[in-house]
Amino acid sequence: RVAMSYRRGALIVLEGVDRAGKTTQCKKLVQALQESGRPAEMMRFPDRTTKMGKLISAYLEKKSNLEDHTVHLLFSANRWELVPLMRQKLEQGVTLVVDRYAFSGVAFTSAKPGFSLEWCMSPDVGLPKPDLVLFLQLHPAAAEQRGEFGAERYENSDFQKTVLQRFEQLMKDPSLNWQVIDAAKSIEDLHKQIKTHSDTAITTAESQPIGELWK
Ligand code: ADP
Ligand code: FDM
Repeated sequence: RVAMSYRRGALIVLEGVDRAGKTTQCKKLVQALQESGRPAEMMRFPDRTTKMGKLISAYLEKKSNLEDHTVHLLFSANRWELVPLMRQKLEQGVTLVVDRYAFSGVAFTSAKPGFSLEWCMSPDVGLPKPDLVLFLQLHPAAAEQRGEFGAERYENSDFQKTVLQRFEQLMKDPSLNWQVIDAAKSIEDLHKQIKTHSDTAITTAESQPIGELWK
């Protein structure tokens, strides 16, 4: 147990509005870490490949309708089902770079009428706590210039503006290592900044146990 928690990998999460560049940066970060000799793997939530992920995917594609509380709990269950694998990887020394996590879960559901931040957070309490949460901050007008919204659920600008407000509330939590990045910069500039934050987080995480989110 002691030997395993020593030199564990770091849990690094990228969050941000639609088209901020999360997927682009996750891929570049994993590649750069691997090239510098650090084991690293990418994950994304929702993970649409599991049984629960398939239900979520059909909902996002508007092929099915689900009750709002139900779908919130499915997104959370989709994280919990991957926790044993995440812990195993982290303890083996693999750094996990994750495209969206519980923060998206809370921000999106609490943007719907009648959902408090607290209710939305509760099913994710106790998940592996990220060592670093990078928030790619991009003005909605700048995001629009990167392409049209797709046809999936939640892809409209009024809803996304409320989502951004909920993210801003979550970022006030000082128990998490939030780093806000100006996502209007070039892909290379962003990557350098993200790599620097990640190297620091990886070094810090090596000598610390995996934390519990919102606990
Ligand atoms: P997200 O995963 O946050 O939705 P993506 O990484 O898929 O964002 O990027 C969305 C679009 O914006 C893609 O077409 C991508 O090539 C482009 N893009 C990503 N990063 C930048 C950047 N820094 N500057 C300009 N365009 C970008
Ligand atoms: N989303 C994502 C949620 O509503 N809850 C969650 O817990 C998570 C992880 O699903 F609209 C939303 C956010 C986004 C959609 O889209 C997933 P991408 O393009 O696969 O990231």
